[in-house]
Amino acid sequence: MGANAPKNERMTVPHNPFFDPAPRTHTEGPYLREEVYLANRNHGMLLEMLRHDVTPVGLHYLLNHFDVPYVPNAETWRLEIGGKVATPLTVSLDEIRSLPQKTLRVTLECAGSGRALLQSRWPSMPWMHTAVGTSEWTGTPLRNVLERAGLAPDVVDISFHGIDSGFDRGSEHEFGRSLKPSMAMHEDVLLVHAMNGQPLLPQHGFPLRLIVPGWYGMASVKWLNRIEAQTQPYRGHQQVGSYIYKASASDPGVPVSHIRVKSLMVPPGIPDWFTQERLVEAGPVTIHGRAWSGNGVPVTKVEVAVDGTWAEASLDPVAAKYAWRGWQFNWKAVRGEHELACRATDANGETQPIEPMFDRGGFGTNAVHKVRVTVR
Ligand SMILES: Nc1nc2c(c(=O)[nH]1)N[C@H]1C(S)=C(S)[C@@H](COP(=O)(O)O)O[C@H]1N2
Ligand SMILES: [Mo]
Repeated sequence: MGANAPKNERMTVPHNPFFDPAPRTHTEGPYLREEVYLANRNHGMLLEMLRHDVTPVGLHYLLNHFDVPYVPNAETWRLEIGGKVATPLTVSLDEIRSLPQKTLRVTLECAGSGRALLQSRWPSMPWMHTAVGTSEWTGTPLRNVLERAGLAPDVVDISFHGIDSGFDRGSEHEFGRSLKPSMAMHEDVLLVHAMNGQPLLPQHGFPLRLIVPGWYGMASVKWLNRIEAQTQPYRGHQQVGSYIYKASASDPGVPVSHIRVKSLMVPPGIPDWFTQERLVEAGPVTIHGRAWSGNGVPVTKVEVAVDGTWAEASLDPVAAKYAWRGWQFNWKAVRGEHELACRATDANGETQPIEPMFDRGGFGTNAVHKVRVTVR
């Protein structure tokens, strides 16, 4: 081995990701091979599937940091509830199913959705706009088991742990996240065993996951097998080493939590295979889309711009507190090349920026969705 080995062989890579991790730096231009590999393991939702109120299982976006664990059946699965509780518990799936059940329609979105739109981007999963989906999630409110365990009064954080583990920037960890007790006790935070009425698929957390409605997806821990009541703030890698909004490396940052207001459209017409640009016939065209915001805040307005001129779209009724809202816009397409864009505003008056705002990790990018269209 030696002098003639190609530059990218493992032997000649100066950094070993487990013991001597290379610091990642922002990048521009073509995707790195690592980003392409991540984009092949994870996937977004096909934009044309925005027509569905509820995303068919399998078309929901997917984001896994590590390997999908092999869980052959649900019968032997146990959820441990420990830490500072009156009664530590071990709960089976049957017990969770025998507690009061609740089904919520929830739009889930990855905090990294839109990262690839940034001019200088953090090398990670290179999402365009599509890390989003809406499902009917069934399970029992988490507080039903927390109340049974009895949280001690000095608990400040409740951590949730999946069985998947790996490394990130030299730090070995299982995927874990935490919530403050007040959030964990919220009636809509669920221990979920079913997605659209079927048991969870392996990649979506079979047999048990958390769903935190209104928050970006990182809070909704999959393959959940342990809950710990903590008397100190939880410092797991996914809690404090990632998912922080930061303007610069020295910025202490703000933890990522609720979903920011956003809208997407079904690209009209038919695509060019390679560029995915659109061809539309001249005449009336109805553009369909969805809009959503976080924390159960309703969307109050959607606008569509044709070549930069904004006009209001019509909104469907609110379908469910945490689910996206449908909208339509009638466009009289005239021959030529056009740029369509859509923008939502929520009840708090929050709206989407026209251009993406820089964030170090590429989190919370909610810039307007733009689609190039040729009309013939
Ligand atoms: N155990 C575990 N839970 C996890 C993750 C993970 O990698 N491991 N990814 C999180 C992230 S970042 C997101 S966006 C959602 C994605 O959920 P989905 O793949 O079911 O769409 O799961 C979250 N829960
Ligand atoms: Mo995510």
